[in-house]
Amino acid sequence: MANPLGTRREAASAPDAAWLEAHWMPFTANRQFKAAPRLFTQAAGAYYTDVQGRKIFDGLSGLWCTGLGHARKEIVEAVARQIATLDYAPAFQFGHTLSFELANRIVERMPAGLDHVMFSGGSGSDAVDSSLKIARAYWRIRGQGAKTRLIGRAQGYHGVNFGGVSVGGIVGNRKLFGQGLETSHLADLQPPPGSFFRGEPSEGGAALADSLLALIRLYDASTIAAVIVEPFAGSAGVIVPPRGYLKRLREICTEHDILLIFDEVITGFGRCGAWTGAEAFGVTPDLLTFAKQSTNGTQPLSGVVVRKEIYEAFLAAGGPEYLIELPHGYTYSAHPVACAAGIATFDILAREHAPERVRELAPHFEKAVHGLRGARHVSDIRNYGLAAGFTLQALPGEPARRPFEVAMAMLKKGFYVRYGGATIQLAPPFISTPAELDRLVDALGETLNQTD
Ligand code: PXG
Repeated sequence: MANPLGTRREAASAPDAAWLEAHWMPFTANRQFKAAPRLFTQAAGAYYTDVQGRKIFDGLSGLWCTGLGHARKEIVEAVARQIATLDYAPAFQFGHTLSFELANRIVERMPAGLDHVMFSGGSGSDAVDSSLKIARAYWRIRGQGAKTRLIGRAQGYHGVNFGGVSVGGIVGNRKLFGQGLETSHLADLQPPPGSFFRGEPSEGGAALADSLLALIRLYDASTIAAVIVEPFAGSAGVIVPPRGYLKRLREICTEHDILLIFDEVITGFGRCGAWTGAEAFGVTPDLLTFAKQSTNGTQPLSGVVVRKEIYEAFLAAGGPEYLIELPHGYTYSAHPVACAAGIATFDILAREHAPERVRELAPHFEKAVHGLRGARHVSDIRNYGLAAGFTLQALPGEPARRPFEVAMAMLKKGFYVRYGGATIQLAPPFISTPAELDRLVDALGETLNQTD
């Protein structure tokens, strides 16, 4: 079927419904979308342009990945240059210099102790499954092969591969897919409606983390490989752990020889107002996953950063030197074009002091979003760094309807926001001005009050 939008640059009329059929869109209400498509044609800075030529503010930084804004010249040029120079190099047994340069840049920004990077296929889901496999394999090579159980948290999101779905805790993402891995889940950290916590809730963290002790009593630490959590839960609607929670998880894991994994696919590289969530919350895990912001969303790049002891354990157990120590990797692990984008992204993150900028904007953003307490339908608001989640009171039997309607009305006003479950989520670009943040939040307040 011919493209009814014509060439990319031509202004478009509404695309034909039949032409939209061939692409089965991911995590999308395909019937609704194809009846009323929302298509972007260009992006620059903090704004998209849609097929009607309207400017739309990017209130979620793409999907939490384009904090530095779109079409950054340095990244565009680095990618173009790299494709022309070395478009691909084999990921296994041979390499290229960019992955080593980028690994060093990443390690420089990690908390002390996290110093070896295993790149994954490009998605956060790959990074998560890589981390879970490394954790199990680590205990196996250490002679503790019974340590296989993986512990996640209710409401956690760790991507869509079988490992990530198994440790994940969002029921809608799990229930269709049958038996997963051997997992257990810590209780979720969703505050009761009406809590309106600003940043970290101040109390109860250690007691909540102690629920890990109950799982250890039930299964015994000798069967548990790792605990995986997001420093704050992104997809579930920006759910921030109470003070002391992550620190206590760290203590328990250390005490019981269980690896602690932070899934930093959303929290890594600026969003928290620090280079990592680990830094922001002052707790260092044994493994840390990253993706999204590592190339400012321009190229798929992801990976796991591990402690030296883990890397060295594999090398020590590797047998003769010419043998592979860990049989794991992807054709596109550390793709050279993605690495070029990553290096350019790290240059900009550092030069523009992006984490500091987020930290400076965060109090303004916090004040603005909590100004919507009392707006129609809002039962809770949570925030951390440049991220905020709003829970809306549900229409009877239809918790997801109101957020959908609000997001559609926001789009009409020129703002892209995320809707999922009973929540609306905001994660504006780090380059946003205070006035842009105000306009985004004001538009949301107005929309909520206009929604039935
Ligand atoms: N871990 C975490 C913590 C994530 O947030 C993934 C893993 C998986 O990444 P990939 O690249 O495989 O999608 C994620 C992804 C949203 C939203 O708005 C969140 C994600 C992806 C798309 C939308 O809630 N998180």
